[in-house]
This record gives sequence, C-alpha cells and structure tokens, in this order.
Amino acid sequence: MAIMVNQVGYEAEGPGKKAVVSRPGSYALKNMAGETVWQGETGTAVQDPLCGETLYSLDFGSVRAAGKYYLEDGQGERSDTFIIGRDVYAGVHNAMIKALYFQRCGCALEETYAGPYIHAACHMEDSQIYGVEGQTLEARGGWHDAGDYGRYITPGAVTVGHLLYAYKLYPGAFEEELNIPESSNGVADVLNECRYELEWMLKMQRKDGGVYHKLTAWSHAPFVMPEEDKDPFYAYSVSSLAVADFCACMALASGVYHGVDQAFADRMEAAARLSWQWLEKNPEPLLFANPEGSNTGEYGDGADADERLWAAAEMMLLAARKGENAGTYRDVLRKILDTGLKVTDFGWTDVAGFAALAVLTDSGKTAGEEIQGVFRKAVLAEAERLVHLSTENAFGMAMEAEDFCWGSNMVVTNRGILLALACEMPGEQTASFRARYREVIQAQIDYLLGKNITGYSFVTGFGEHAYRYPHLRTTAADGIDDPMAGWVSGGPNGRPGDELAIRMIPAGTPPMKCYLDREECYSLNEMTIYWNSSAVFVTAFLRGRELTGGVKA
Ligand code: 9MR
Ligand code: ZN
Repeated sequence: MAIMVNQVGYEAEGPGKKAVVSRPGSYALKNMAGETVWQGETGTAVQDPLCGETLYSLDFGSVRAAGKYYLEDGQGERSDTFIIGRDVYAGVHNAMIKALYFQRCGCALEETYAGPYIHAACHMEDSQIYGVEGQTLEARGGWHDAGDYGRYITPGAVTVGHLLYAYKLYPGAFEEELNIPESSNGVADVLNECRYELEWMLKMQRKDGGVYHKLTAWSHAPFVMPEEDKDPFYAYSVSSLAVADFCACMALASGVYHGVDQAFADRMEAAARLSWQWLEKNPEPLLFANPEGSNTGEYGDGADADERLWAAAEMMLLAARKGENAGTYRDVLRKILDTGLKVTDFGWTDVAGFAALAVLTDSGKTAGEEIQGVFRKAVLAEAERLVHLSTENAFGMAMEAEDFCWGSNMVVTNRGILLALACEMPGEQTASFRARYREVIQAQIDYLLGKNITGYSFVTGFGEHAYRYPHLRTTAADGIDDPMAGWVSGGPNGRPGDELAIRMIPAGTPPMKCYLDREECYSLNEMTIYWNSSAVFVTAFLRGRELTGGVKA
C-alpha cells in the first residue's frame, strides 16, 4: 500500500497537483489539525510499465489554499506531508546549487559557510602530466565531480552549461544568497559558484588550446576526507571531447560574465578562441580511454560531433556579439546537422541539446532561419514524444523502461530541460502546448521529490523520506549522521553496476524499483555535480515562471 506524493509540495496555482496510489477508492486531504479540506476518488487503474504495478492517480488540483497537508485513505493510511503554497521549490533549488560549494577542491571549507561539514584544504599538490616524465601542472580548484575526488572537463562543462542557461533564462530564480564565501559581492551566487569551476577549467588548457580530459588519481581514494587523500593526481591526455566542451563553455561564460567582470570574461573569450583553433587544426576525433588498470572516471564517449556542434554554436554567438562574421561557425553547424545528429540531450555524452539551447534562445537569430528551423523541428518532435510517453505510465514520467540507466535522475530532469526549451522557443506553440509541457515538467520534479515507487525523495534533506546514504566520500568519512542537504541521487538503475546492487536486486526487477539507499551502491545512489545542475535548471523553470507571473509573451 502506498500513497506517493511530491514530499516537498505543490505550487498553489501550478498544474498537476496529483498523487499516485496503489489502492483505488476515496481519499481525504487533511491539514495538520486533521481537518479534511478536500475529498476525492482515484482515477482509473493504470498498469504501470516502469514499476510493474497497478496504480491510480489522485487529482487534488482544485485545492489552492496554502498549508501543510497529507493524504489519507479510507483505512487510515497516510502519505508523507507536503506543502501547498507559493514558490515551494525555493529551498530545494537553492540547496541544490549550494551543494556544489561542498565539492570545492583546493580550499578549506569553513564553518561560516559549511556548518558542520568543514574540512581542510585538499588536493593542494601540483599534478603530473600523465606520460610526460617530470612535467607538472598547477591545477588546484574546481569541484570534486561526484562521490570521488576526480575533476573532469566534460561533466564540468555540462554542469556549468546547465547552470548558465538556467540563469540566462530564469534570472528571477537566482536572486537569493547562498552563504558562500563570495556572497554579497553584487554577483549572483550561481555565477560565483560557477566561477570556481571555470577558473579551474582555465588551468586545464594547454598553450596550444588543447585541454586535458581529466585530473584524477590512478585509482579512486578510499572513503577518507579529501585532505587525507594524498595519492598523486595526473592530468590525463587531451581529448577533442574536452577541448570542444571547454571551448563551448568558455564562449558561453564569456557572454554571461560580460558586464559582471570584464577581465574574467575576456580571459574566457581568449581561451575559447584558442581551443577553437585547436579544433580546426584537429578535425579528427581524439577520444579518451583510461590507461589499462586505472579505475577513476573515464567519461569515454564514442563521438565528438555533438561536442563540436555545441562549440560551433557558442562560438557563433560570441562572434555575433563581437560584430564579427559568424559564417565559419554557421558552416560547421550546418555540416554537422546534415548528418542527422540528435540535438535534444543535455548530458555529458550527448551535449548537442546545448547547441539547440544556444540557437533557439538567441534573440539575434544569428543562426538564420534554416538552421533554427532544424533545431526547432527536432525540439518540438522530441517534446511531443515525451508528452506521449508521459501518458503511458502512472507517474506522468517522460521515460521508458530502458531510460532507467546509471544516473537516471538526470534523464528525468534533462527531459524537463527539453520541455522547458520547447516552452521558451519563439514561434508557433500555443498556450495550450505550453501548459501541457509544463504539466509534464512538473511530473518529473514530483517524481524526483518522492512521487515514485521507492517512496524516497531523491534529494537529501528535502521530504519526510529523503534518501540519506549517498555514495559520497566526505559524507561517509565525516562522522556526521546526516549528509549535507541538496544532493540529487543518481536514482533507479535497471542495469545495476555495483556489487551490492547486483547481489540485492533480483534480475527482472522493474526498473523504477532498482534502487537502494545504500552508500556502497555507486551505480544507484551516487551524487554528481551535473545531476544537481540539471535538476536546478528544472526548478529554475518552475520558480522562474512563478516569480515572473507565468508565461512570457
Ligand atoms: O555518470 C556516469 C554514468 O553515466 C556512467 O554510466 C558511469 C560508468 O561509466 O560513470 C558515471 O560517472 C562517474 C564518473 O566516471 C566518476 N565520478 C562519478 C560518476 C558518477 O558515478
Ligand atoms: Zn579536493
């Protein structure tokens, strides 16, 4: 028996105030005094393909009165409590950004900002250039990628990409201060936090524009605090994946920080141009694989066309801002688009969606009608596919069974980003299209925050049943019971990849049920910077709409 709700809550004026329940019948919505404020019946039965159960939707969308509530069935079973109110995602949104501060490497975390989660400065030694005897690199800084202490260019670029686009589109969602060292400096804290990563990325660029793929140890550290991890770190070889993502990210960031800190923006612009030159000189893919025997993150990727597409899109906009001819970049875009590349994803393997974001949110329409049209068509087709998918399961998920991979929660939120982009595109969508997209986006966030078959909220510290045991070295080693708030779990994985998960989850378990809140389960319950940033984009969308009073013209 289960009553599954968004454990954080629902916007009073928002769409889709729904729970999913496993027993049909009559339910009451009660306030904390136990008074019934609404009563209603479940909808028709749905055989859910994602969790393998028969479930029912419960729609209490007519309730608008702000308050704290729970749902109760005829037999006295209760749901977790939740809020109905205004701007209900502010707390989780800000915590998911603040979480990145806790990943800062190369500095101490101080009590003023970190509360109990302090540690001494970590990973302060220079790194060795892998395979080049005696050559070192000073590349302190940046965010630890995830539960491990590695720092990698491609996921870093994607994280910053999610955050900068969210900031550009929904600045109203980034006004609160996050209590980080730079707070109150007159710059939005999301930009302060991203700068910490960008400064590190700049150190990873070689003089010839090449960018090292990653900075990690040979093997993952044991579960110790970062300052106790004394293994040597290496800058591993240059990859075209890293160079192109770096180029895109720096070109994008130089536009965003223009007017915030001109000198910093100029440095990033120069870095972007240098890496673009490298890409032009090196047209063949230069991919990345870990050297034999090394087990730190790989972020291997079989193709670099999508990374080059993103780089070309951002360089095109940079050129336009500078009044330069953007023709070369446009040509590259056209050439890659002609191959039929998918342009609707926003993960580290497939970044072409960022090119769509760049082109379709560019008010200057630099790409021109033809290229814009290709992106627009692809985004609308994918949005329609996702809306259709959302009608085929009980949770309104824009997901199919095979989408539940390692880090499935980012698939969930990246689909939210795609639908958000479909809402923002200039052109033909009607208000009713937008309303449908928004409802599906809401359902993805409901899932993340507890309306799913596991009953967990997948964000630490948010919800009565938030997961508590992320695969995160600092949390495992710091002796503090609770993890810091605001970490998005990787989530259910239909193809479990760690020893405990493989042992505990019987083969054939429906994918949404393939989850354990166990620290050992890195293939189900790790956290990463880019799973957070993707979720931040979606809460920014939901909040931004709320704060600016709804759909923009
Ligand atoms: O997020 C990555 C996931 O998509 C891959 O399936 C998995 C295995 O290759 O690796 C994940 O990335 C990990 C990275 O390699 C190292 N830092 C932790 C990341 C999250 O588990
Ligand atoms: Zn560190």
